[in-house]
Amino acid sequence: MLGVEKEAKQGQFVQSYREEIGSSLFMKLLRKENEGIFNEVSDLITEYAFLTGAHSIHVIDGNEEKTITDELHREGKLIKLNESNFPNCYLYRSPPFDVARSEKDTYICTERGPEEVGPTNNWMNSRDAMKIAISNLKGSMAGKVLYAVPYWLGPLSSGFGDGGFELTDSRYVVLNLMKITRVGEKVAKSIAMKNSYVLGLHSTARLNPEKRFIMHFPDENRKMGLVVSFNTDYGGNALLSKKCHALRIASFKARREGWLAEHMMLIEVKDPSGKSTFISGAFPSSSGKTNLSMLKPPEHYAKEGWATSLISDDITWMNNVEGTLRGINPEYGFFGVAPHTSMKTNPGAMEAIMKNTLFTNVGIDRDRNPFWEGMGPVPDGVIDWQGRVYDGKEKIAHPNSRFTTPIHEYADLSKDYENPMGAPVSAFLFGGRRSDLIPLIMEAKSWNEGVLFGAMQRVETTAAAIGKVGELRNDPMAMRPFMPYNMGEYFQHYIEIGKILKNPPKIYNVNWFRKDGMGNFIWPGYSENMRVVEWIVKRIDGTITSAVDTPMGYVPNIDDLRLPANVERDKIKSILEIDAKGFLNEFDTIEPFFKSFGSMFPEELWRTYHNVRDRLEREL
Ligand code: SAT
Ligand code: MN
Repeated sequence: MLGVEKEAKQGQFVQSYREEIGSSLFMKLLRKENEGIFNEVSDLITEYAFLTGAHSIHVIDGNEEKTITDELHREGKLIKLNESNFPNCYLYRSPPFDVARSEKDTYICTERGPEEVGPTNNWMNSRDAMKIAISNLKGSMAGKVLYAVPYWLGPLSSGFGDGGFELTDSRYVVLNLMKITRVGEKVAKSIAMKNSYVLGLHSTARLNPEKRFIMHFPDENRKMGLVVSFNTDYGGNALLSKKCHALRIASFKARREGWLAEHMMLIEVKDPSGKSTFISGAFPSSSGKTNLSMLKPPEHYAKEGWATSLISDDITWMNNVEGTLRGINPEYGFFGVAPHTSMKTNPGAMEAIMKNTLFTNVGIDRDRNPFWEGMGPVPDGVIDWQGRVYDGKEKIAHPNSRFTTPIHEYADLSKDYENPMGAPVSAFLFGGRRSDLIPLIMEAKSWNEGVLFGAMQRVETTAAAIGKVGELRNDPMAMRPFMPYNMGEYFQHYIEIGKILKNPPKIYNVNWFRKDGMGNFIWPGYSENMRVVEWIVKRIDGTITSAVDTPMGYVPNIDDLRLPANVERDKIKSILEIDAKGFLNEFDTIEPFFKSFGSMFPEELWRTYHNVRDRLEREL
């Protein structure tokens, strides 16, 4: 694959590489279950080790977390946090120039041409890309151990799951993967049964931001996909199972195979009768997806018998099973944004991250408890994310600082979290940060009008990616950074999915972020979002049949929303209204974006666009 197979077979370390690979429990199991995959993977690891000049190879069996953590701690690369308050928790500080996903360095590499990936992606010819990769990777691991991490995305043995191998020199990456995916021996059978896997090649190289690349090769590795990433060691750039595999490579497969790989949370909501409704929601990174997935009903709701539990906080894969979409969480842990996570905004997360958590780029107080903005009063002598005594001027925690926490630390996991068939999804929410125009909630009148809601998402950018924060940009279905092929074809794929479903989810647009003239949020958000969720559940089960019919969609009769005590009814009324003129402007603004996909933009979606637009015009 890397063009060095022949030399790799004769290289000086090859014999010992082979022995190291063969000694792994995972590899022994894989060999027993599927000799073909065993041979192929052994060759690939050897080839990569040869190319990078790695000193030795370690295939992760699944029991290495403590050894690697202790090693990094001894070397001063991990700081142990207060053991009484935060048992088995550590802090890692990344270089200040490597703190977020880097979209400008992210490429889709194919043989055909840029049209294939459309105007929202960077494209590179796959042969040119491979040359750049090889010249950067060559010798980049001299004197280092190459770790091969076998991982499985989804419940073990689920027919909807997918396997992968990430080969990396970063022990920080290994520790993260061990928390956010299922790894090691226990995944051998699943990978063997699937008889395929995605390959991720990562190298920290020199961490040179000028030569940072995150390259996706959807046509490589028996068309299962290859990802190559180097000169970075942070988040979505380096944890290749996450955005690179579970969203980008998976999206190619999902289109081919007729399913959806979405940047969505998935939550189970139980009503007082005990009936469950599963609701998924797409929101851009750092826009409250994790908070919503961990939504706790306010006290009086809990008393009535409402309960919530989590399936997914970030990514949901959905397959059509007899006309119903069923969702699984491909991941096994959280890589969540720390700042503004607090007992008020997300008590469930606060409890989960108090054990077995790896923090990155947060601050610490004198007692080595983690600290970030939004937690409360700043303790004296707090140390910022770069290890300096806090000077009151800059941030204590980096705005994209993170917690990496195993999923089972979260108390309210849905019993369907491990269901190999997934859970039946009844609603999609689309949303993002929008201080104006977009109402608190509106319900699409049809699947295709819901697809239009998703396609029209324009939201404010956040610190999850390098670049300016707070700028409005088009982010359809919160997938702009993760949609690896032409976005127009993605819209078509969505429309086709709607056609094959007998029970398509209802689609909603939500916006918790409307501001008043003083710049204050109008809706209290967080656990109060339960009130909106209740309306959605009742729309789905038919308890609430009447709603306000607007040109954009249905919005709640204000009396059907149980309002929190501390809000002004008139203000809430104002965020349930549809501003036809404002929406017409929005349609004008979005049109060039849609046109940028040329003939790839679905005819059917243009028709939907014009229908809704006509309804708005008639309203004026
Ligand atoms: O890609 S990351 O996981 O680093 C950040 C995000 O987009 O959620
Ligand atoms: Mn995300």
